[in-house]
Amino acid sequence: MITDTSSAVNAAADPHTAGSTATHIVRVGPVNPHVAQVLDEEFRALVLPTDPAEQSDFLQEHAEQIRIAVCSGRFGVGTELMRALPSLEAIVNFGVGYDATDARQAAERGIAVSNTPDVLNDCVADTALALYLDTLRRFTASDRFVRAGRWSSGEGFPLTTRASGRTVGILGLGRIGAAIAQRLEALGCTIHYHNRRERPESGFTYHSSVRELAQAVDVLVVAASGGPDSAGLVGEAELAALGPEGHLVNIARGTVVDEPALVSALSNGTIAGAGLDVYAHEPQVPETLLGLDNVVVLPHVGSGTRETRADMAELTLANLRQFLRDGTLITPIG
Ligand code: 8YV
Repeated sequence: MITDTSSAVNAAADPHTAGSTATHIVRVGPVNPHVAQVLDEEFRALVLPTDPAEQSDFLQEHAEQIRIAVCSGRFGVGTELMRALPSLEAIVNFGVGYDATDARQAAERGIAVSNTPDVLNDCVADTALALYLDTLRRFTASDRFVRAGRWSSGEGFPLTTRASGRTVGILGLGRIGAAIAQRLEALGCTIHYHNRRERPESGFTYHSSVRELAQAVDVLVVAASGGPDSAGLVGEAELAALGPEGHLVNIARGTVVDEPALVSALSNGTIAGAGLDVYAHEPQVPETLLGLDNVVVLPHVGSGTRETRADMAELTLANLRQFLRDGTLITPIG
């Protein structure tokens, strides 16, 4: 859909734009409904068409004027789109992860990028804890067992694995990783980690490689940011190191784990089980995983509560407003 140009120019009374070309904002992909509504009603933002031919016409007409893009962690401003926007000054991203945006090009061109850190730490960490418990104790599998009438017909559910007091490895000890560690400590777990930089202040045991970390723990929890630097950090060798009693939880990005290697490891018993909220090609989940009972599959719901999404929406709009006011962002990416 191409937005009518007559409604696409933002109020020129804005102090940041007064006296210069009026600000053009474009929304890239679907975003949170409240953010989309405010973009439309308050900012008269343009909407980037998804159809390639329409997108090309749209860019021909508007590319020169667009200064701000608002996107989500899923549909960011990728390499080609960013190249096609010569006047872009800021990318306002709904979500803490911005791996769908070409952050390198943005840095090279001095384009400011914001995300929504912190406000989602608790909900994402809660999701990791739920996956951790479900993967080891197989609660959703046992729910399926009851619903299928197997309990009432006299069958007993197989014994599972103790979740308390385990040694757990956190891959990526950032804000979300730390919130996960805090929850696991309440279960009496011992925390090990691998992170780009060592964090001695955490008091947890550091490993200098993912393979060493996987070797040392019962469960590996992936909490590292996505993007080119972390792609495939957990591969065949790391899964083999985790071992046949080992479990994997991923609430970060599907790309951090080599997905075909994970599917094989779960199918052939290289590892015992996995709890996944994220996948390499969302919303596609590898067909093989759907047929395995040792995997819990969630539809990327980590931050998906009304409260947290409202906080993320507020922070997204606050970043946009501040950029329009003084050219700075509240939560620029680090
Ligand atoms: C959201 C997320 O589902 O913040 C992130 O990076 O993965 C989730 O909180 C996603 O950003 C929505 O686009």
